[in-house]
Amino acid sequence: QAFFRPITNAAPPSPTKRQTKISVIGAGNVGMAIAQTILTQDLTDELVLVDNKADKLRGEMLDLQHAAAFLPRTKIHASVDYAVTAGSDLCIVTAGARQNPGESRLNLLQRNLALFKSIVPPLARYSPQTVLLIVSNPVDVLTYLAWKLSGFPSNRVIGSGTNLDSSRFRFLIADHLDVNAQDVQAYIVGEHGDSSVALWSSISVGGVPVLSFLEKQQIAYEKETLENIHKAVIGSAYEVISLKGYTSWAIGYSVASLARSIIRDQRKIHPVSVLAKGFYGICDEVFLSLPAQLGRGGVLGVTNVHLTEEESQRLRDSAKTILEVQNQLDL
Ligand code: 6V0
Repeated sequence: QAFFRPITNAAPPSPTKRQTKISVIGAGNVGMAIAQTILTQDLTDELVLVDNKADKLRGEMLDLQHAAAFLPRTKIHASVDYAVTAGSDLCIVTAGARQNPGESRLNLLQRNLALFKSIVPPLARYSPQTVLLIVSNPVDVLTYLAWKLSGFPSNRVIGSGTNLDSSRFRFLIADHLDVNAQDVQAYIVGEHGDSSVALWSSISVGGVPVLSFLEKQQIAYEKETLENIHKAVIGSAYEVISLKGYTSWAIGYSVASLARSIIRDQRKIHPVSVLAKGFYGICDEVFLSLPAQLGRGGVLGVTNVHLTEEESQRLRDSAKTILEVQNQLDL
């Protein structure tokens, strides 16, 4: 006997809502932090995990499934076979090789290229309409590779880029001014890494442009203090890694915020890695972070932020740094 007796003479069921599906590739520290934030924030009907370590993968899947009594209802699957990702609306790639002691960044990148060749084509084949969101590092170059390997239009290939750096930036400014980080509008653009660019000229708190406010009030502000805040942002990943071995919670929340904007068509603006050719005087095919509007189709557009001459120059230098690495790769 069935547990529930079906209702008879009821109206026919309403057409079922299309189910959403998110796949996370790489069930390591970062992939699992993203997966658990997506679950607690009720962002999808189906969540899929893929990793090449079958036992760890099954362990992670079971551990999340055992929280079902405390979470919104979400189907959780996991497999080493990419067929499980079929029909995904969003595929988030966090798989990455770890740097071996003494290994150069370029060698690591070459190994990650080989890894991406085994990940991106099957994702694209099983979910030809998906949006690809790349998190693995170096994120800008790997997003470019994912674009090339998928054959997707560039609006459906995004790197998590400086979304996390910008959140760290907002936290540090908020801390400095003793305000809420959610009231701080501030962007870091360019490379996710050492050549990132802080857009000081467009920082505002509660709608008040910070630099021009300080100048008008003739409040002396130390350029050095500002530069130190940016330096702290650049150093913060290194600091967390040296203390706990990896970063996970902030990148988890940061990527979940991107997933929400894409899956729920929020049309929010995030600094993420997009094909930058044609914007702000950048002429090369590089991916780097610009304030981009995200929705169901992926990248909907790039905001035309006013940059000072110095900021534009730094952005073009950042593009050059990425291009140099890209040009050394054996595609
Ligand atoms: P991790 O804990 O080593 O996890 C990596 C996972 O990838 C492991 O579970 C591996 O088994 C898996 N993996 C390796 N090869 C494959 C493969 N061929 N197919 C499927 N899975 C595979 O690393 P962690 O989770 O800490 O970091 C993952 C990546 O995210 C690294 O490249 C980091 O540098 C990068 N980050 C990017 C950030 C950003 O802001 N863009 C922030 C933090 C980390």
